[in-house]
Amino acid sequence: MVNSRIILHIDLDAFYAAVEERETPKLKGKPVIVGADPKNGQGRGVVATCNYLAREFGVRSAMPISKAWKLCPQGIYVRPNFLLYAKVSHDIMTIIRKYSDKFEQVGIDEAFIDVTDKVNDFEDAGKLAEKLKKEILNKEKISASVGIGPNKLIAKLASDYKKPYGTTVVKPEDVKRFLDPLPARKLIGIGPKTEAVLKEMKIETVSQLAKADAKTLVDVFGVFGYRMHEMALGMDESEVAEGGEIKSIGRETTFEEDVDNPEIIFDAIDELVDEFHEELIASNIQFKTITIKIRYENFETHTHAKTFEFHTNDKELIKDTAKALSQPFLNVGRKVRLIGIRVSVLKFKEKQKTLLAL
Ligand code: DCP
Ligand code: MG
Repeated sequence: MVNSRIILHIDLDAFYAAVEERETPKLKGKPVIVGADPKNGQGRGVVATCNYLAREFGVRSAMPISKAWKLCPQGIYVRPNFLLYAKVSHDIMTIIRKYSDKFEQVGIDEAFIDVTDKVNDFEDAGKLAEKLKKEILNKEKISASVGIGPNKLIAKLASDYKKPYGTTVVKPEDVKRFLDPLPARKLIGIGPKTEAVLKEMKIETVSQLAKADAKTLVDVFGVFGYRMHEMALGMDESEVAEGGEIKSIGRETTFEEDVDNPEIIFDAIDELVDEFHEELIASNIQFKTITIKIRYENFETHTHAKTFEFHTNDKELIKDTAKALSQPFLNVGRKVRLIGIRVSVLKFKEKQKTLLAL
């Protein structure tokens, strides 16, 4: 027995693109880009994801689709089919859940399981991970990568370490060696803005962050500074939420150019809602709360929410509420960089066979 928790983080490889390849075998061996219509290089949307062949050309998630087109004109460009991805995700999560009832799904293609009580040691957990990956590949034809660590933080970083189809085991005694060379931005919550501030403080790697003075970090970043320091030391006590389900569903988009025209923002809201509403229907989810997020050009970010008395999945209601919630933040003399919409306080209804058979 080991004196540590053993947590697995499973993350599917190039998920949307992998589903598209599975459905359309002639895509195999070609660079596949899932996202907005490239319109011969004139398209305005972004890349959702792309397969590993397309990544060799430099294409990445969230990149403008017009840039992807320049980098990889020979790629196959596919519009996303969220309904299908939600179904495949559900089927794969059902497989993962069999390996431990301490299960927490954290995104459409990722989940944690706590297997402390299921295995003898980390080697054993590595074998379990191989078995799980094979089962997902055989049954669902989708490749997954797995990270194993003494907590969720390390497990998540480890699943990203060797992709695709990798298994990375980080034992407690190896945590420091694993973390130290990683760029600080790999840690949850450290985005481009925080990364830039850290860089000014001469902090680029996790090791440098670990050595930084926690008090100074708190002075600069508030309470998150303390969390950042803890993460750099590999500390994370958070539990794998038993029987955990997705707690919210949403989408956000960064405009290619900052906008001040409310009509463009409202159009973006319509588009975002159309996208994730498919996921709500596919998973038979209803919600009570709608939250909008607006980020201005200077990165100042606001959220604003409304909670209903009842559960619903009404698409027009989401659109109207999101627009009403955004209204006070528009026309205030600042351009908007990002808009996001999220629904939460979810209720999961029994799945209908007809939907599952899609
Ligand atoms: N996604 C998206 N827009 C982004 C990032 C992701 O629409 N900016 C979607 C498409 C991805 C899915 O979410 O397939 C899962 O996201 P991941 O970050 O896990 O990316 P992938 O699974 O595509 O690739 P990887 O193999 O790196 O995990
Ligand atoms: Mg993934």
